[in-house]
Amino acid sequence: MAVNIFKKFAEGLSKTKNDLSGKLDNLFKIHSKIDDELLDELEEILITSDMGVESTMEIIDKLRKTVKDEKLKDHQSILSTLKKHLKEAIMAGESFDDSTLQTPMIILIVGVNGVGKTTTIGKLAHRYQSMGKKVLVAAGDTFRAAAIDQLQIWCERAGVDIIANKEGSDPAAVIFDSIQAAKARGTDILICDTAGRLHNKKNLMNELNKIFRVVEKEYDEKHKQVYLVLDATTGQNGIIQAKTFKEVAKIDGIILTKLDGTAKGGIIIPVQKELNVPVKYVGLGEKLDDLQLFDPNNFVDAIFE
Ligand SMILES: Nc1nc2c(ncn2[C@@H]2O[C@H](COP(=O)(O)OP(=O)(O)O)[C@@H](O)[C@H]2O)c(=O)[nH]1
Ligand SMILES: [Mg+2]
Repeated sequence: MAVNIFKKFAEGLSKTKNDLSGKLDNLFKIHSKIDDELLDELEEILITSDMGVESTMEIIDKLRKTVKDEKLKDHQSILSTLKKHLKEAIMAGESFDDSTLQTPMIILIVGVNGVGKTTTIGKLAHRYQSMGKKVLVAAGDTFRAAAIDQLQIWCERAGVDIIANKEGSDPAAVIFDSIQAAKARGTDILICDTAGRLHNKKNLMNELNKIFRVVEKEYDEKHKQVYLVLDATTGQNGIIQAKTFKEVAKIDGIILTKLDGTAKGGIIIPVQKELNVPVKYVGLGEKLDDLQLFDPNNFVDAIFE
């Protein structure tokens, strides 16, 4: 199992890994000595993989100190120390294990259009179902008929039930109906899709608040999670989106999708650090089982394999 999960990370992050290892090989070829110049260039490499200026500077400062204190002399020990510091930097958040999720649980999936919400719901439904949970999905994105159809297809794939109404119907009403159905059926986990139209903050706030009010009547804090989906390929832009969502809702976790589609997987570090919200899951491809619990060890090992 553990080997399998690492393999998923390694495959999903291969673009980032290839990019980094090419640059590191080059760096170590040019700078055989461990000196300030090498560390400066290493800093630049990490920044270009989207690890964020602030985070990278902290990590490199730490590395510089370790190089001095422990008199590191070779490339291999630089690399292993860097990995250690990176893991520590990411570990700062608590580790998350969804096998202990409180049930009944409602999970609201929010995020702008195209980031991968619907796809992620299919993957999450499959994941929880495989863990033996009874799952129900709510088609809360009612703005386009295609969105409902797409969710329906994912639910068929995952083998879970879906509650949907027609295009244009009130999202909060769909969520209300889904909650009633979940209670009647003894559902463990109800996962709700939402529309991601981010025309303006006020609009978003109104729509989400209507849904939150319905949810809050039935579920307390312990039985409710709001996950924000961010597309890793959008880099810094994703962080800006997240800040807007944070202003209108309490976000419990981030799901970072499409890591397989970018060479800049380092974005996960500023995402956690700047938003101060833990990354709970990562999307590593388009198949049902391409969603993994975020694991800092696997992540760092996979990008510096
Ligand atoms: N490569 C890759 N593509 C993804 C991933 N997650 C979602 N996608 C793709 O992103 C596109 C938008 O996804 P969708 O779920 O419709 O986004 P939504 O508008 O937020 O609901 C689709 O083509 C998905 O197949 C992922 O982890 N990796
Ligand atoms: Mg969608």
